[in-house]
Amino acid sequence: MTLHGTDLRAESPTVPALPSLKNYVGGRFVEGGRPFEVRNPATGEIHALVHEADAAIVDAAVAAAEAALKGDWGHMPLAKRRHMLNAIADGIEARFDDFLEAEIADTGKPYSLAHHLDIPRGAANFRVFADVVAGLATETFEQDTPDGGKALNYAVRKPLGVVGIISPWNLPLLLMTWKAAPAMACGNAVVVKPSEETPSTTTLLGEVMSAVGLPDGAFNVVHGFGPDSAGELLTRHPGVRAITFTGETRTGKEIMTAAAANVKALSFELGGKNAAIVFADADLDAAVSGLARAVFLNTGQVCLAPERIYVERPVLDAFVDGLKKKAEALKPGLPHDDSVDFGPLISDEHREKVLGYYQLAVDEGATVITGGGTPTLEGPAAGGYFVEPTIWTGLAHDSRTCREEIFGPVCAVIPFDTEEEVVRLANDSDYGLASSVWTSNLSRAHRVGQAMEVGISWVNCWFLRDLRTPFGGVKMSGIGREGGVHSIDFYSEPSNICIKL
Ligand code: NAD
Ligand code: 6OD
Repeated sequence: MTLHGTDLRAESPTVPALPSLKNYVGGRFVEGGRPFEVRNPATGEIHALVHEADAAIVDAAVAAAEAALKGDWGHMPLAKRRHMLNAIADGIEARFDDFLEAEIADTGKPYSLAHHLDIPRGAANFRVFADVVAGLATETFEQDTPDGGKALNYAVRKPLGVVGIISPWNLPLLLMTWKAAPAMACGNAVVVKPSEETPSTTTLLGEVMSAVGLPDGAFNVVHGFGPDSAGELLTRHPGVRAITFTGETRTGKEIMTAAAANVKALSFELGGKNAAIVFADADLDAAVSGLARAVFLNTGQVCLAPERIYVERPVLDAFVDGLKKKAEALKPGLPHDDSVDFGPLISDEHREKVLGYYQLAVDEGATVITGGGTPTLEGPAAGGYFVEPTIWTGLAHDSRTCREEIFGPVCAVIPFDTEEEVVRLANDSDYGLASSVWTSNLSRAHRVGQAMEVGISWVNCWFLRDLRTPFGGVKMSGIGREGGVHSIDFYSEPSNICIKL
């Protein structure tokens, strides 16, 4: 793997060389203030050092983005911009293994997962939005005027300007490019602040941008943390016209407050406490397999993962037995071990949080069906941030464990007796991101699927994505929709032209 930058530890002959990740501003990699460390969660070892962006670097990134909008990037014809987006996708694919290793080092996730999901979606996001932005319709209205004449109105889409992108650590390249690609497709210039836990693939994308000849300043990266660091500097910056954010609901509230000063446009993809529903008429094997994947994929660190599973009473025991077998078959360990299909949590801090919920569930009266602790691993993985996949029964629907987002490989299984009851229970949440309903009754599939108070309601599946569909949450799970033309609606503004004929 090659990552741009110098070795910050090169002066010490006793300390092994580490890649250092710089900020990418105006097409150049620039150093920042005091470097911070990034650990590989599978081993707990430091694998990179990162240059934190200070206010001067964030200012320079915004200025570079503004200059790009006035320069080559802002004047680039749509066909060439679309060609550029496809070239970026080609560039990611050409360095597939570098992206793969960078993502694995930051997240510790199994090789196969990053290989099949994270990196291909990073490239696909650019291809899809290169297509979506082609041939968009605009509105026209002919109107009668008071003097008996006519006027013609038509709207043109314009970019917002400089867009700040603040992204999380769970699917780093996937979720960052899910916003960068449509923002750039609409002609905006972007300043990205990746999670401090997972800065590597975003930095690498800077190298791809240079390699494909993207005009300087159209894509910028600033590294750092949230409060009092690059994240907050970006949200408060008067030159940034919009913030698109994926992360915790609590952080979304802070960003909303900071962004209010300049009335920035906001798009928020936030937390969830998603429900799955298994009716007795469902294909039970499919429901067990589908929901085992939903609960444990990426060690449960997927915003769409169900942490509450409501099961109709006649199939409760069979479902719990099946899910338990799936959980106990998962093998934790190092990413490059082919037999491993279960990675670590992102950090020691996050593991403490998840283990805190493991204890809380017991305090709230849970029966632990499986898991509830940390696995014993040997070798380098012994230093990793692993927890056991965990299933609970016996928790009350209104317990804290069943109301708060845990973001780990866990679920509470709760019985129900009627459709009306389960719809009420599933919707009784502060959040409303996604749901997954399992039934073989076609009418019920539509009825219950539509009754879910969420942005994305899956039936007999989970995390099946068509990137043209609206994506986002209701209630505390987010503001706005992205995906297909919905992304275009956020990342561009219609401007009406009225011509008196
Ligand atoms: P987080 O909110 O802690 O951090 C996300 C990003 O925000 C990071 O880059 C962080 O540095 C930055 N940040 C933190 N405080 C900030 C501040 N005050 N101002 C500006 N930036 C700030 O989230 P996380 O822990 O990285 O990710 C996990 C969370 O993300 C979970 O809650 C999960 O549900 C949510 N998530 C939601 C979706 C979705 O599509 N709805 C997708 C993925 C993750
Ligand atoms: O698939 C996507 O586009 C998307 N936004 C997924 C979100 C996953 C949350 O962790």
